[in-house]
Amino acid sequence: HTSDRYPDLKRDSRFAALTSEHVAFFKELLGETGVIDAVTNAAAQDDVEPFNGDWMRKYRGHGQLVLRPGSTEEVSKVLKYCNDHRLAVVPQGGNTGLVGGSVPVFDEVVISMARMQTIRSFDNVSGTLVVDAGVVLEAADTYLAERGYLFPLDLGAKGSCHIGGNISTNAGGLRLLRYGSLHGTVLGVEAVLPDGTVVDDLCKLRKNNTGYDLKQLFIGAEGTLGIVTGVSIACPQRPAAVNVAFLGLSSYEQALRAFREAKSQLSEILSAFELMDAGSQNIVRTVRPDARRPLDGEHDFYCLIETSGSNAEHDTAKLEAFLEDVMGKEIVEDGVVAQDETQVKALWTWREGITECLGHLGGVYKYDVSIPLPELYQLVEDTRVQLESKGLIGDGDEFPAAKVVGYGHMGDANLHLNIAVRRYDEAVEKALEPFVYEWISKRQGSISAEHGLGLAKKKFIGYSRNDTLVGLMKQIKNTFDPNGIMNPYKYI
Ligand code: FAD
Ligand code: 2HG
Ligand code: ZN
Repeated sequence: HTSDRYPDLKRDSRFAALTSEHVAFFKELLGETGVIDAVTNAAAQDDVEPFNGDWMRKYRGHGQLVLRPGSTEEVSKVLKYCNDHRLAVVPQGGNTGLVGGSVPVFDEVVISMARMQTIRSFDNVSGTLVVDAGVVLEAADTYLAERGYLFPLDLGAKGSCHIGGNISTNAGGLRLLRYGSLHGTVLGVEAVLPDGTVVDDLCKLRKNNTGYDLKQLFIGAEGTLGIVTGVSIACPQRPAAVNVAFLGLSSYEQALRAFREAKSQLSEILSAFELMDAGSQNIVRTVRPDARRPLDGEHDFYCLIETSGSNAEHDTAKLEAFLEDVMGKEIVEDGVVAQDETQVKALWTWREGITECLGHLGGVYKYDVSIPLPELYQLVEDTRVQLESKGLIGDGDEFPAAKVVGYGHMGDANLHLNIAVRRYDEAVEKALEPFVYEWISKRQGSISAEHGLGLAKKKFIGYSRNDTLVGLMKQIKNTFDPNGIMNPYKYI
């Protein structure tokens, strides 16, 4: 049958429908606590529903069975059974993904990694951490903090997302500028293929050039090749001093100049450079009226700069000198430096809180894109004009779209274009797609910088990857998953 929500998609008839016999096998294997079963017990559908809907409440599937394996061996037995019986599956971590990749489309079996939460080992000389895939990012970072180390990835969803989910989306986050991408920091991956084979590449070495680096394929695979069950990762020393400055600027051009100055003046201690436009900050103000604003005046753009170093006095002096310099040169209109850890956290909430606050208007169309820096913000302005020209955006309830805002990881040339809408509307979607993707493709940008493709961008991979590359991806997919049971209907 065709999905009611996604009329272009049809359930793949190669996949079997779940039966009580399948469920009995899983209960025998995982025990009652390892299975949430609405196949044989309709009353359990309410318990399954949270696994069917995504964080944005935009995508919803029709899954009836959630499996919660507690070990790599159980994942292996579950997948082998699913593969032998042609049962399609969707791996799920913290379910915070923003492209609809972590929930079923039809009746795929959800394999939740939430029970695999063991920190397996930590070497306090090299900083190598080995964890189960289901460890929550914040829990890993807290564990590391107690030992003087830091997880080299940080993002707004840290309280819920799993490290396995971070690896599977190749999440970028707030400090990629400093600590680099997971493709560099991940040292090893343990994963299970659909036929049950355990791929043990849980290397703990920084250097290992022995043949193809196959673990890289799982980083960003979005659950289409196998299930990541374990990860080893190189963690840096936790910086003794973290400082944050919040700047108000009059234009995007001035933000570019400020970034240039930050790189040259703060160089080795610069750990984040984030951009926010006035629209994104106004939304946070509206949703959180009691939060103390970092700056009193109104500015068209704001930047958050973070430094991380080993000497608080030195770093503070550097950041304050930087602020004085850019204000003297009239690059920055106003700025403030956090005076203590509470203020550091408070300033970050004005950046990290945008995603959650945006959702309060109704719905959001999200475009997570990379664009060469000189033109990065132009996309926001051109998108606004595009919606205005079609009469789809305005202040009254009669307009489906309310706001077009842009913010993101300017230090990595990664823009988050968000269109907050009062309701999801086909006319808005048609005005945005493929408009946004064509705009990016013309500038050799990427249509997916850090969130992945999932279901949201399934049709648009061709705007950033040519036919040869997509062809090779399909061959890899067929080698790992010849029956196509891993996260079907999504990007490949
Ligand atoms: P899920 O959402 O559960 O899954 C994501 C994908 O990975 C799905 O395709 C799923 O099938 C697959 N998957 C999950 N676990 C496994 C596994 N063990 N093996 C195989 N496949 C698996 N992203 C950024 O890059 N940078 C940010 O700054 C950022 N900030 C965010 C802020 C907020 C408030 C939110 C809600 C999201 C943000 N994200 C960000 C999106 C980001 O993709 C996720 O937060 C995170 O990486 C996903 O982890 P998860 O455990 O929730 O994965
Ligand atoms: C961020 O950087 C996340 O805050 C989410 O990647 C971006 O909501 C978004 O578009
Ligand atoms: Zn981001």
